[in-house]
Formats: sequence, structure tokens, C-alpha cells
Amino acid sequence: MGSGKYEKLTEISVIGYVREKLDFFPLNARLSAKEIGDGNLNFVYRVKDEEGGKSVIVKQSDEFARSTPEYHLTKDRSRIETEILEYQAGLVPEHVPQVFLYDEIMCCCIMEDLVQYRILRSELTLHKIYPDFAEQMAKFLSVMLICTSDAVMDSEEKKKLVKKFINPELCRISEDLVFTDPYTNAGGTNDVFPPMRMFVEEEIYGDKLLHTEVSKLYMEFKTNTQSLLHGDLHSGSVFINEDNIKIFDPEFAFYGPAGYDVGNVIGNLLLSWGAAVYVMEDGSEKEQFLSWIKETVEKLVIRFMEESRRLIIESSRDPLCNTPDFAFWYVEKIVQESAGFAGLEIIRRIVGEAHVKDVTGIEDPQKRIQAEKMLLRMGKILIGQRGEFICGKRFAQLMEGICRSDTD
Ligand code: SR1
Ligand code: MG
Repeated sequence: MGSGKYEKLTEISVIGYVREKLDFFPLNARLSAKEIGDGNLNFVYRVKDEEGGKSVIVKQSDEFARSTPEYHLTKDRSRIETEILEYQAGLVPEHVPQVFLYDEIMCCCIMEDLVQYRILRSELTLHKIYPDFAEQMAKFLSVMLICTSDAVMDSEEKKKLVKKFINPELCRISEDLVFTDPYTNAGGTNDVFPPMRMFVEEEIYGDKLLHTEVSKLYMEFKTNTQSLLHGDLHSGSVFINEDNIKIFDPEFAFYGPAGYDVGNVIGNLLLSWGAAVYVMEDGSEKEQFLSWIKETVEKLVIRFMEESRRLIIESSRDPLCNTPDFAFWYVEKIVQESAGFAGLEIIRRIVGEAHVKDVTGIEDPQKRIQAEKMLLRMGKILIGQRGEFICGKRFAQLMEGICRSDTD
């Protein structure tokens, strides 16, 4: 560790590493370590004082993706992840884990262990309800996406950030796995549930109009350096409890279209909702959960729009941008694109390589087929008709309408 060279940590060596790097645990503490990472890219260790109970997280990157070793990546993603967490801490400190140390040589970030929180995706698969999620997430998204954009920032400062967060390799993963592969299976990486093959052939691979709309969003993703994005804001990147949310794992961060982050949040809520429609027994628990997700999507959009407009009008020093008319136009466009990106997220999580357990966890194959078909139809509407999605109500109408037509 002291050799000044990169070394892959283990459950044994990480203990000495943390002691050496961080003055966090008492000298006589009995430390234990466990690798707890379940993501696709990195190795994550929890180092814990067995008596005192305090713990930290050590996240280390390697030159390949953990789930897919053929993806060769620079370890620079640790630097990007640390720097965006530090930048976010300046804007929304209550919604990100605290970084204690970044080690450039070991490509390690040591950070706060959010032991009081649970992963949102796991909570959604248990059909737990969090009444404040929409408000909390709308605040995180509006502050991060508006305050890092040209609508509010000084032009030169913003361009320095664009440069700092250039993230070509991780963007390439998204370009392949979100935009191209699900529609063409070009990389041969798609993983379609076998009984769904025919449906996917016809409705996804065979729909040329859909491909054209996807290509427009693909170009937005590649060329629109609008806001500093988290870049992978699915429900597995959100910690939650009754009081708060914390957003973590921002290694895909880059300057891209603001609607990408908003769309990922909406898309993942819809994936949970679509699975619950078929998996939950009819009754009040199901009604409450489905209503909560629908109201959450609607409220998230409403509050994101209100807060984003307020931030632009109050914070922009540019006389051409700090007007209600500009703010209205700017935010509405983000929401329309969010609908398209939400549709892309839904489709790629069903057709592509990286699935979500909300859907793969549906044990009954017939129910999984029904859920996947409904979600794919929904994804197509979100992409193809994204121009109509200019308010929260439109998202709620989509959920009501598609549910009626699929379950009647
Ligand atoms: C090989 S990486 C696969 C997926 O995991 C990440 O969380 C991103 O969502 C990526 O697309
Ligand atoms: Mg991740």
C-alpha cells in the first residue's frame, strides 16, 4: 500500500489501508471488512469497528467492469465520482454522502457509510411507500441540473466544469447500452426474456419510426452539454429512509442533457410500478402503492418544474435568461426530453444487458411477460410522443391509460 503503486484491495488489506490513510477509528479498534458491492463496475468494502459500531465505505475501481470484464475502463472514474460528490456537497450537502479521502494512486474513495438508509430499488420491490420522495428528489434534480447549467452559471466557469467532467468511456457504455444496442442488438449484448423474443423483434428491433426518435435523443445525449448530470440515476443509486434521500454512485457523471437524469428517475419509478401492477395481489396495499408511485411521478415533475423555474428567475444574472418566459420554455423542454429518456431507460432495462430486479424478480413467467409488454409499450409512447409530456398530469394519464388497456 505504501509502495506508491496501485494494488487491488482485499477484505484483509483494506483494513490496514484505512488505518494508514484515515484518522477515523480509535487506534485499538477491532476492525472487520466485507466486500458488499453489488454494482456492475467497482469493488466496495465496508470497514467497521466491531465494538464501537462506526464504519466507512471504501470504493475502489479497476481497469475493467466488474460485471463485464471485457469492458476496459480507465480508473479515472474514481476521480470523477469523488469530484462530483465534492461539487454536489457544495450545492445539496444533505443529499450526498460525505467524502473523507480520495487516493489517486489506489483509485479509491473513502466515504461516509449510510447505515441509516436503504437502497430505493430494494424498498420499491418490497412495495414500501415514501411520501416525501417526490419533493426531495425534485429539489436534488432542480438544484443540480439548473445551477450547473448556462441558464444560471457564469459561462466560463461552466465550461471549466464541462472539461473537468469529460467522461468518454462511461458515456460510451451508456451510448451502447441505452441507445444503440437495445434497438439493433449491434453489440450482441441484449438479453431478452426468451418468451418475449418475438414481441421485441417486432416492436423494438422492427420499428423504424421508433429508431428515428431514439436517434434524436441519442444525439442530444452526445452533444448537449447542458447540465452536470449524475449520469446513472436509477433506483439503485438512491439511498432512502423516512427523513431523507442520499444520491450516490455518480461515476457516470458528465455534462449532458438535463432530461437524462430526470428521465432515469421517472423510468425507474415506472419499472417498479409496471412490475407491481402484475405482481401484487389485488387489494388496498396494491391500490396504495400504485397510487403513491403515480402521485410521486406527477408531483416530481410538478415540483421539478416549479423549483427549476424559480431557480432560473431568481439566480440567473443574465438579463436574457432571468425572465419567466425563458424559464418556462427552458424547463418545459427538459421535461419533454425527460419523457423520452424515461422511455429509453425502461426499454433498455428490459431488452438490454443491464436488467433491474423489479422485473427479473417476477417469478411467474406469464406475469413477467405481461409486465414487460406493458412497460415496452409505455416506453415507446414516452419516446414517440415526448412532445406531449409538458406537465406532471400527462405522466399520470399515461399510467392510468396504459394500465386500463393492458389489464382490461
Ligand atoms: C457494464 S455497466 C452496466 C450498467 O450498470 C451501470 O449502473 C449503468 O447503468 C450501466 O449501464
Ligand atoms: Mg452504479
